[in-house]
Amino acid sequence: MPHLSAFAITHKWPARHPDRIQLYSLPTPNGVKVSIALEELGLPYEPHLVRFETNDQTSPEFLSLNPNNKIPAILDPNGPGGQPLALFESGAILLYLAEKTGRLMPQDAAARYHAIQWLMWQMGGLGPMFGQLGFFHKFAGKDYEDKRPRDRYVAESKRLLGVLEQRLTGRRWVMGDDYTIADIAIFPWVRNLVGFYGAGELVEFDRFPQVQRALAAFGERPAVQRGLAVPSKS
Ligand SMILES: N[C@@H](CCC(=O)N[C@@H](CS)C(=O)NCC(=O)O)C(=O)O
Repeated sequence: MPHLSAFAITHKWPARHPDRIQLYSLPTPNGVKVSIALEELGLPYEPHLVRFETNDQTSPEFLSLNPNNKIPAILDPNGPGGQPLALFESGAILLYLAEKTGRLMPQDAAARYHAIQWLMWQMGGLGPMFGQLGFFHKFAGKDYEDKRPRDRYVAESKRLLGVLEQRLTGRRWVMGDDYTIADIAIFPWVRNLVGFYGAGELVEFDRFPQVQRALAAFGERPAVQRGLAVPSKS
């Protein structure tokens, strides 16, 4: 039985199944990337809810695993060399899970780097830009009189959607026929932009039919539907 008690995070979120991957998360666009990947891979895991309303992400227990105070984070009791591995940053976690299982990632070396390239594109561009657009369109920033910050993120979001549209033209998924961690990173954010943020009209989402088509296919995957609800907020 793996010993996870050395990890302070397990004191606040006890592991009932210490042999399973422990997931610390919330169903946000970054959080669901990991639950969707875990569901796709069929890996046994135990989800723990990190509540923002009680600032769980800044508790000493959470910070002991992720000093960056953001979800998602994992603790795999069976990491490299059979030792526990704690990890944060959704992109790093997706890469880890893909490499651990040899799935959701192209086998060909060049294609593998291209999948990582699109993953980085999401992590460094699409996610942060859409997130800022959400702030200026839906949250506190919407009341700012000066609309220039909002317009800057609208323009950048449209540009990024255009890049994705071009990539998906003639391809089923970002990497072609095979569904990869690049798709799992990208589509929760696109879904959130037009869904929760209600910014579809603002970014003229109807100008991106290939993105719409792939987003619909993403939403139909049973593992996506399950992963979107993890961890349950109840
Ligand atoms: N680059 C990080 C971003 C994670 C992130 O922004 N998480 C947000 C929720 S989507 C969060 O935990 N926010 C809490 C806070 O900032 O206090 C990743 O992809 O894991």
